[in-house]
Amino acid sequence: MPEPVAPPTAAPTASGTAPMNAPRNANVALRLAEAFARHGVTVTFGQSLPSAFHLAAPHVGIRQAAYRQENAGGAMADGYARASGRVGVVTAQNGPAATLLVAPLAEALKASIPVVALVQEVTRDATDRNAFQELDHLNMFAPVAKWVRRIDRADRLEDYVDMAFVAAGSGRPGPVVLLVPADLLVEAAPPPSPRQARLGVYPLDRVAADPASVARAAALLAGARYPVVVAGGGVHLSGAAAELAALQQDAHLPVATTTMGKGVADETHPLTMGVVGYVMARGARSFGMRAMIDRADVILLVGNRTNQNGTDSWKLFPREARFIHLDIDPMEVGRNYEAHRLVGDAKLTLAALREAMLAQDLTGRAAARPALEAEIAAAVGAWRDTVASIRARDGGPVRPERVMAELDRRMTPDDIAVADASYASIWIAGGLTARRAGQRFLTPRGIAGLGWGLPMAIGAQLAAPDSRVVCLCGDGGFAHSWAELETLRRLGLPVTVLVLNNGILGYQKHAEDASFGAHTDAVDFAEVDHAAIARACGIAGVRVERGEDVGAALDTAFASGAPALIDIVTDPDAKPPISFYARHYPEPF
Ligand SMILES: Cc1ncc(C[n+]2csc(CCOP(=O)(O)OP(=O)(O)O)c2C)c(N)n1
Ligand SMILES: [Mg+2]
Repeated sequence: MPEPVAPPTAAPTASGTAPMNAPRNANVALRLAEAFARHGVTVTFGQSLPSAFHLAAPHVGIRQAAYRQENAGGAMADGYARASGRVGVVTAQNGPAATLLVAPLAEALKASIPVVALVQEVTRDATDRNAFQELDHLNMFAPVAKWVRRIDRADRLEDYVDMAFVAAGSGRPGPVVLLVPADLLVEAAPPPSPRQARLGVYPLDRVAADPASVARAAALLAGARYPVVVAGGGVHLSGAAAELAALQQDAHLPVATTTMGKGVADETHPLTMGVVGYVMARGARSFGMRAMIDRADVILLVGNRTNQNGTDSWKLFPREARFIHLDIDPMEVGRNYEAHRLVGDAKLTLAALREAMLAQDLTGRAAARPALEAEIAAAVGAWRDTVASIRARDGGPVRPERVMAELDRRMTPDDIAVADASYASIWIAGGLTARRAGQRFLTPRGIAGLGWGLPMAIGAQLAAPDSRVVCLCGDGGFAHSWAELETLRRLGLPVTVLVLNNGILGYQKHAEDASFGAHTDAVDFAEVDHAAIARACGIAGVRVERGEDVGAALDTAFASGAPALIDIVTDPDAKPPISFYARHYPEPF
């Protein structure tokens, strides 16, 4: 269908058509790019639009990492933000491109990830006239963003850009949307702004909880017989892993995490329990630690939104337990468990809580420590025995547990593991070891959408060029983002992609079988050669069909310093230790 308007590089202005020329004739787009640069933005995830912005941006040191599809572009900005501690930026055209940002912004909203989405609007003179690809973006983005505004005046540009970065990175971080009419961008530039603040980092403002409340929490914890800490992804967002580690160590507290919180505690520390929640059936590292939670009398929740998976459908914690809940978002504190309230930044407040704990009598805690460490060590030892034969299984089809064992053996504390939704998130949560407090394991647990893995890994690798990034995807989820293999190659990022090719929508099939005793005919795929897809994009691709070949394939990929894909033919009956499955499938799964 012919397009009824001029192509975007010659965006019509309110007064007619005027091809933009960003660098020579300073325009609003250049001022916009300057404002982004002031906030420390050096890369945006885009696909040319808004063209005036992307043509101007390189002149102020901002490069465009071009995505193939907007869903993925949003996930790249999300992965970049998670791995960098900076606000991620994604850009898109109005209309169909903008609609495709809804899903990644929804993930960022639920996972509290700061992202600025810069979205082009139709020209102001065409608004509400059924302009080509015109949509009500303000209403479309409202439920998936913290803040949405359209910039209508050049002289307010920097006010709005600064508000956008403040909204994204302050309080509970999240995605925001800035809508910019195409014609505004090519207007003559307003005078440079006197604004100088750099607002592109998060958390932007750190505020500690009320000291009196902290002191009361310390007394509660010190007086508890069986305290447990359950830390969520908010601890990563706050950069509070070191403060949590100090509290754990000095107050002798056992620390568990949610899936999004994985890595906030060092899992080689004798008081770290690992990931708890809906993945605690036999075969899980934390299976033998259920008693520690069952008997808990005081539970400290930190950066933890007490969601369904993190609480095993709100059945995990004992009814009689008392809760202390620390979060930056007052609405999360006490949402599901009435709690002693600590509203504030995790880093500052955990440091204050440790100080307050040191003022308490901790002899009881110190005395309890050896038994706690022994209990955790015994549970981990029992887990190793349970899964030893699966994690070492040769032949094919390959067990995902073998893949995790081979990968874990090669992981260093600075490596970043990224997973797609579905089983991949659970395999990395349970099968890899966090080797330092603060190590990153990125999982799309906001809305757990398929297809986030590869683009989040691309964003993470751009954010952390010196870290090794490994991406684990199921074959169903990977199909949502095959196209970005070309992006991976074009950007020259040495991400290693592992596809667990079980030929099915595994979680879907197994959950349907467990719930209904039957599954629909959507769950089985025709055979796909993912290694060939990679090679078609110029990426080294190999297929692995036997457990004993996984390690060598990983070594080759890691040594290459280039993007690589390993298509691993995995056992379609392999299931991670989801508690819900325990009643339906023989354990371990
Ligand atoms: C965008 C999206 N569509 C559908 C789902 C529902 N869903 C959850 S897990 C799953 C199966 C995924 O299969 P695959 O990626 O192959 O991983 P496996 O479970 O087989 O390891 C589906 C369809 C989802 N989470 N996100
Ligand atoms: Mg699959």
